[in-house]
Amino acid sequence: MRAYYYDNLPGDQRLAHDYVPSRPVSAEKLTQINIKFWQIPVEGYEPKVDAVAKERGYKNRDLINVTKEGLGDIYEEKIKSFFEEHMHEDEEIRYILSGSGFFDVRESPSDEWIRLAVEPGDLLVIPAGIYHRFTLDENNAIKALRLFQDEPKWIPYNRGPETEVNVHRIQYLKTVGVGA
Ligand code: KMT
Ligand code: NI
Repeated sequence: MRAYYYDNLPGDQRLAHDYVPSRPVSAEKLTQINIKFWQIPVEGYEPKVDAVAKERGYKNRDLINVTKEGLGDIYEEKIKSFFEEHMHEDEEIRYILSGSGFFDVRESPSDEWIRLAVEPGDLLVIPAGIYHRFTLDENNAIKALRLFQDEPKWIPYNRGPETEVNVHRIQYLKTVGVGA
């Protein structure tokens, strides 16, 4: 998984949007904003992903195939909503099985976007309360396991006045040492 600051230039969301020269983001920085990630080779991944899931209490999972064929009628709508800046009240956990894509996460307090270029074998935990979004890249395909602690509870709350006072948002900011 490569991590770098998003350049904020207008243009296709599926392009890399890497500054020239690139501004890489260190693993320490990701830890600071409470992004967790592991690399587990896809070949023979099951027992290893199971172990992480057990250790962290992820009891359920399903498979998402983000392609035109995989999503059918709701493809355009989904692509759009994945890329709206939002937060959840639970962790968003993804293990990439094939394809690639970009998760953008907001650094606080700078409010800069950090782009995470994910590839097969990446297991990523996006904490509750962090603002983020997702897009396919130019390969237009990603297949991922979605893991969750209990029932799927991944309502996206788009960023706005209400999310600013959401308890999970406030708790997140406390965890990363921002705000009260
Ligand atoms: C999400 O919640 O943004 C997604 O599930 C995106 C696809 S998972 C690679
Ligand atoms: Ni999300």
